[in-house]
Amino acid sequence: MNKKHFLVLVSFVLIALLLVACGGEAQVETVTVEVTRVVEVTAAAPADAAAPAAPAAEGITLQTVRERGTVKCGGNQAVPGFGYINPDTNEFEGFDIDFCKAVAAAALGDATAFEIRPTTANERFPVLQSGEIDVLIRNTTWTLSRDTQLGADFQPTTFFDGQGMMVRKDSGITDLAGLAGGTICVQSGTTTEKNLADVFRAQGIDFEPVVFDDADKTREAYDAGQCDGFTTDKSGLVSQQILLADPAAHTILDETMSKEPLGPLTRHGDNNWGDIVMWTVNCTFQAEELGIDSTNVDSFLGGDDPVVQNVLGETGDLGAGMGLSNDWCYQVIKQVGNYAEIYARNLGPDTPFNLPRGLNQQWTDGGLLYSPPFR
Ligand SMILES: N[C@@H](CCC(=O)N[C@@H](CS)C(=O)NCC(=O)O)C(=O)O
Repeated sequence: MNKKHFLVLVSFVLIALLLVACGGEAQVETVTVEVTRVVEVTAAAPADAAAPAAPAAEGITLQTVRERGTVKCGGNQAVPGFGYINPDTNEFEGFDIDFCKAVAAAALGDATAFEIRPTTANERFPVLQSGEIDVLIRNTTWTLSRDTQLGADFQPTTFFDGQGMMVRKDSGITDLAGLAGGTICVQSGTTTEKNLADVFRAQGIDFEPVVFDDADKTREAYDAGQCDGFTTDKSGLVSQQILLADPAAHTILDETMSKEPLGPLTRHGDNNWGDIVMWTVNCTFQAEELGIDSTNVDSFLGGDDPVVQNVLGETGDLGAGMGLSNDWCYQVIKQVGNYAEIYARNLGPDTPFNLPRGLNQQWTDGGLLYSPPFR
């Protein structure tokens, strides 16, 4: 044995930036938490060598999740299709909720071992920072300032979106310029609020924002005729449209005002947990690319394709590097499904939304979904 064991003192400082405004501007308080852990590591083997994997430096979040027995996700309860409470079952459902289930399947082997803490736009970052949740999965746009100033790490984008504008069909408005001099309902604490101001200023269009702090109030005000336009992510508009008194009386303009890459966030400083969420998302992409889904995954077991064997944990040690069992991705596929299944279940042709995949297709089909290799 040429393994040398030695102790490494790992200290890291989590700077928790508790913010009131989720847009990333209002810095209220700085909390410093110092965590000291002793980790045993095996003497370094050359990268990619066929040496046994070094044990994962299991992060604090994974330990907490294991002790608690559930993954706590910050979510949404106001956006049908993405995060909402099904009135028939009283259960949280949606595209974002399924990714929370996927993390629970990967981390605990049980997709039902999750809890949702619903959050408004304004409170979502503070609850991640304070440790009240383990991961935020709530139609949240990856921006530079959020990534670098909020103590958060963005994981792979699960839904590539853009900001849109809804108007009444009978208004005759067909483009943003048609809203000149009008009022626009918008939610505070969002990228939406800022993009609206920037895009309209750039195009020299005068408007009056009417601002609310949650989705229901914003939609209700628009529905009641308080605003000429209603703006948020296009996915959010499609979702809110079904809640309007007469959905067919409204239309979403063709123009896209911004890039809104939506995906999960973990706390900055816990790379192990960040890896788990990152590779859980990648697992759903990779499974779709390989044609593996919840209904056929068992038929792939025992095959001889090395990539499939790695994905399903039959060979290699890919789970161990994250402190997980090697069948973590199998559990995600079996219990929750691949990306296409998650998309179809929540947003596909059999739902009220029937959203085309657009940019959210595999890279092999001209989209942006691309998992790095499972190797
Ligand atoms: N993607 C944008 C907007 C996300 C957002 O918060 N959208 C609103 C409008 S659909 C929402 O989800 N509101 C739900 C709520 O506040 O309960 C962001 O990250 O700022």
